[in-house]
Amino acid sequence: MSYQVKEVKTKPYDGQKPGTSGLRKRVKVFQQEHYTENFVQAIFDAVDLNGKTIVIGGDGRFFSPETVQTILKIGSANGVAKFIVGKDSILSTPAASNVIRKYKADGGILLTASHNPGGPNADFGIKYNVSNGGPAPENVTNKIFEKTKTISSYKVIELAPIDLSKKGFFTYGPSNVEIIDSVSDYVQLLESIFDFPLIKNFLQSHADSFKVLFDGMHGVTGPYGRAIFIDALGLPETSVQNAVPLPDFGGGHPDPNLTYAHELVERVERENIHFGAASDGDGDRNMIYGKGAFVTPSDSVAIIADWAAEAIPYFKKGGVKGLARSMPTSAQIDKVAKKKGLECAVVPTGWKFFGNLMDAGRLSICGEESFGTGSDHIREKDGVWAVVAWLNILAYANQQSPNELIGIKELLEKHYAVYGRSFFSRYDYEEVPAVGAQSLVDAINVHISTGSLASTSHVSKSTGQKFTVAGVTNFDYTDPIDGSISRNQGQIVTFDDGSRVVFRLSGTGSQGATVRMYVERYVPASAGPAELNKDAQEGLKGLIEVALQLSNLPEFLGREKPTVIT
Ligand code: VG1
Ligand code: CO
Repeated sequence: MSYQVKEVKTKPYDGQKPGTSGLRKRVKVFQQEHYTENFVQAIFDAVDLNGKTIVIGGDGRFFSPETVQTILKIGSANGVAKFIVGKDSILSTPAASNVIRKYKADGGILLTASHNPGGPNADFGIKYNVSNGGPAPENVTNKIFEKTKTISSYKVIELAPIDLSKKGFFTYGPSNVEIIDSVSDYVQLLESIFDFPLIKNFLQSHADSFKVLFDGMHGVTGPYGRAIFIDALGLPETSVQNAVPLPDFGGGHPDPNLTYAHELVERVERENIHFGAASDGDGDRNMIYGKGAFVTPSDSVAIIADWAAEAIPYFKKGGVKGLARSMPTSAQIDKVAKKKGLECAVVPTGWKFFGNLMDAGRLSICGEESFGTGSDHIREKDGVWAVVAWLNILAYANQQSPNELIGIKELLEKHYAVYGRSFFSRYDYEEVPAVGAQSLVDAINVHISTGSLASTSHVSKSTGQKFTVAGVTNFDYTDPIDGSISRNQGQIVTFDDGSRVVFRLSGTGSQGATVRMYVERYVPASAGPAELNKDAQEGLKGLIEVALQLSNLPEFLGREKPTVIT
């Protein structure tokens, strides 16, 4: 049977450049005539998917169901042989990565703007992933962007929409469509990685002394969390909250940090919960928070790397091949790598930069300071994986030391006592005027080219600490596998005591500019517990003051205070 392929005339839209993780804009922007169609067609123009299989999933945010139908229309007209679609258009980002790999698909289109708010007046996003299950590398996203600039028409086959709420096999014109359960493949994957019996046993024998609370933040992970924490690990119903995915995330900001996950933080403190965790809209981020103990993502990945080969079956069997972090992430994991004799790569911000190292068998565990932690089990960061990794490690640590209860706080303190501690914090200045942000970047570039900051000393008024600048550089990266070069990935000011401050423009915002300032100060184990176990903001106070002073950030951005501190 032949189907009529219709060619629809269109004109290019400006600014369809994928950022750190896909194209993210306001829903209203995507709803403009031909806007979404243009970008989808540009994907098919940039990547030949004729006769191929692609996965479609996402976090279920507002405008997702419509966009799935758009992809079916345009994809079938461009020759896609098979679409594998998550039921109700839902597949968390890590689950989609797994489905692409497991079903040997050729790529995937993920409908998400991750931790950005959703709803008719908030954000939508489209991201293309390649056949290894990871985000498309820059050469692919650049090609898609080039196609959006010259597009003059797109192809469609117009048929009745597919009912996304029914699992099974269907056809859409010449293409096959399989609608799959969103959760089960992912649960099987985690069961093959972690020691579920050990965790279950620990949780059951400590039902009163070790309470758990998982917060889905009305993002995509609710059903995944339920299947794992309640069905598989036997925790009570009360151990998950906000577990129903909503198209607008209940009006909240589905970003698991101390600011936006305050509901979790408050309950953990009020109800003496030992283990709290949350994940973001699309399920690739995580926060670990126990009573009185917040785990920075930089520490989290270091601790997982430290225990993995001993405690987690996947790594016990396959070994830990290498570690990595994004550049702004603290060097805590570097200390673990050094002790274990492992390579620790430092890549630009964005998960796509880890993929090549994983495919080459050089990387097992990695993380970003932005609440992203993961491993080579898939090619995306994985929020629920990180939460279960922590439970697995805690269950194991307690099995090893049956006479004390090791919680999050104890595990952190033990870690600092061995490796010392890199105090770390990030200041975000969201939606500032783009001109101010650019002036800040330009001013630091002047310091880089003239060396005008080098060797200057800066004293913090409140703590009296003195910081002397060792150097200022721009971070450029050459991929060790394919040799591709990514320039200007952040400006780094280092001090002669090893502290550093990084300035970087966000690539995921949908409006104005967002400036991030990352601060890090290392304290060796010999400093002793009083120094090591301080509150992070206290440990960093002097450095933060100096960073703001020497960069003139508040003047450039017209902001006294950051929007979010993590
Ligand atoms: C931010 C984070 C980065 C992360 C990216 C996508 O990017 O800093 O580490 O990889 O979001 O995360 P940027 O360019 O805004 O700093 V997700 O959970 O939004 O897919
Ligand atoms: Co995300």
